Amino acid sequence: MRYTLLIIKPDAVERNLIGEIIRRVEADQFMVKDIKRLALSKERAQEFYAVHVGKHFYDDLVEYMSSGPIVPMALERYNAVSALRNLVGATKPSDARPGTVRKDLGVDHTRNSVHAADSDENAKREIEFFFPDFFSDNPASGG
Ligand code: 3AN
Repeated sequence: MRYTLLIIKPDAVERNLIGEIIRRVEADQFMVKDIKRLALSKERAQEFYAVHVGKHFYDDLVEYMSSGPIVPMALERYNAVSALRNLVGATKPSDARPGTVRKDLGVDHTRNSVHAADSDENAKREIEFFFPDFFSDNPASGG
């Protein structure tokens, strides 16, 4: 699939890094197809991270993701999911490669500045979570 979902998390929004993150994304040949700024309720954050229910970090993650505004965006590029995961870097900023978003901008394992979808299936689900009309306005197929 040529679409994926990126979220600029509360720590990065708070530090005025929206533009810096979008600059990196556009420099890596992604097109921003849809974008908004919003605050997630605790219930919506629980729904978004339903796959992590029961993990030791789940409650902190939900609390954090509903603690301030976030900026989700739908991105288009060839091989979108894997290209964005490479740009974003490892979950824990201290493990991420130099030059990745999380290494350069992340604070810690929870406040790691961005979320990137990890599979085509999740990218589709996550894009629809924030942008319900996205796939009726944009074709879903293609690399
Ligand atoms: P990624 O965002 O790299 O796909 P996931 O999906 O395994 O990572 O985890 C979702 C989010 O949960 C991460 N972005 C991170 O903020 C948080 N997280 C994951 N593992 C931990 C952990 N061991 N301690 C604290 N937060 C974590």
